[in-house]
Amino acid sequence: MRTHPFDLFAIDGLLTEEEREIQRTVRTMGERELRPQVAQWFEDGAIPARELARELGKLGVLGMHLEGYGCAGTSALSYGLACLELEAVDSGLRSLVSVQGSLAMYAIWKYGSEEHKQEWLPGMAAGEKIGCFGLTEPDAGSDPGAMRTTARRDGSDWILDGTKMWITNGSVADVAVVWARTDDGVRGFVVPTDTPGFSAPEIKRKLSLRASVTSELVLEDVRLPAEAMLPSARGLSGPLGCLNEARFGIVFGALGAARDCLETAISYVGDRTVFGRALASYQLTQQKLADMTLELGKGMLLALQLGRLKDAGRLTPEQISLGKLNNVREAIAIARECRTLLGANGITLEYPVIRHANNLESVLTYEGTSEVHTLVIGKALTGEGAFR
Ligand code: TGC
Ligand code: FAD
Repeated sequence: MRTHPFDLFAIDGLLTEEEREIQRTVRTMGERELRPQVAQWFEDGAIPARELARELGKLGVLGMHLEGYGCAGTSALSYGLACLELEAVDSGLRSLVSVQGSLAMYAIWKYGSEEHKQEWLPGMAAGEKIGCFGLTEPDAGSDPGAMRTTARRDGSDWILDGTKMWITNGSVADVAVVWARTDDGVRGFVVPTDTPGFSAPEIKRKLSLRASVTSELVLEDVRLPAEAMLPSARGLSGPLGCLNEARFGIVFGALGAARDCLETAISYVGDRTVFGRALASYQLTQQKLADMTLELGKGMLLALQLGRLKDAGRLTPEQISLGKLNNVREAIAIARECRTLLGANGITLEYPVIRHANNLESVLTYEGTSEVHTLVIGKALTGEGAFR
């Protein structure tokens, strides 16, 4: 008899019936509709983004933790569990949902005018409209304060110029939330992607997050009306407030990728015979499985603690950094260790393990690199900022 790694921690008992139900629903949809196709999408480096967005909209996961405007209004913890189940299929699918719900929709929901919300949120919740979030630039990633994209006044209009880089959903987006430098500091702009001067060439030749659209955003004299600016976001705290939301989803999501690798490895070592016995029966194998189970379970307990804090309105950015740093770091270690257990089979797309491991390279870097989150925690512990 085999016990599931999460059952050793009695994780299910820490969830409410509603949370378990949401998790089951997303898992079932992911296994039925997404998993059978995802290796091919990854191999092709192309996803049917519009179709996927509509399916995910029907499932109710786009902006699911936001209230009103067609959003489901679930708990943050339920949103985390949905991210976990989506990332168990592929980090790219969770990315689509994170960027849509936690970055583009959240920016409009939190900082937008009533007109912005009415215009964009219901369509985005339904997956009819796709959003992207342009913060990173070719020379400003970890240090978004170094951004060069500008927005200047021309009469009452705004003119945006600059380049954003590595933008998820960029080429398929209907709307881009773009952060730019103004005379009044960093401000956010709601940019319909059919505005003249806006283009979004797709970035090709990625070996990670291949089942996800990643693009450059090029803004050349993009003229927007005065009301395109998000009225309630001032300074870098605007975009960083959105990142808190997306990072929270990754705290859970990364564990989904890790769980999928570990489940795959446990099944594989039970079937694989080496030197006349099941690979599962060797002490070295069992040590790997036990160590990975410990890290997976500890990561889940941390995620649940952060989820409860978020639902109580008490989660701080430093705590999110603890979760993002730990859970992505451990997830990628688990993916790589599982890869060893699968031997040569571990390097093919016949199994999900190398796909997850490669995807997690991006997850380790985006939404704040592991080094950035280390420094956030270091600053919390010492009171000394060591970023610059
Ligand atoms: P610093 O001087 O510390 O702060 C500037 C202002 O921002 C406030 N702040 C925050 N507000 C809300 N949430 C947070 N987490 C915040 N962190 C800081 C801060 O209080 C201050 O406010 P004010 O009112 O005094 O102006 O900023 P810094 O320039 O020293 O930089 C700090 C640092 C390095 C931590 C930050 O810039 C950072 O997090 N860098 C990483 C950038 C990053 O994560 N980019 C992600 C881009 S989006 C993406 O990757 C999407 S991936 C797709 C997917 O999610 O699937
Ligand atoms: P850099 O900032 O140049 O960092 C390079 C290295 O230097 C890293 O190891 C970093 O940790 C280290 N470093 C940086 N600062 C310090 C320091 N103070 N001390 C020590 N070491 C340091 N961005 C968006 O805005 N929107 C998106 O939708 C989006 N999607 C993405 C999708 C993918 C697939 C990827 C890969 C990235 C995406 N990004 C997105 C960009 C992502 O947020 C950035 O790549 C990330 O913030 C790191 O920036 P960078 O790549 O410029 O690396």
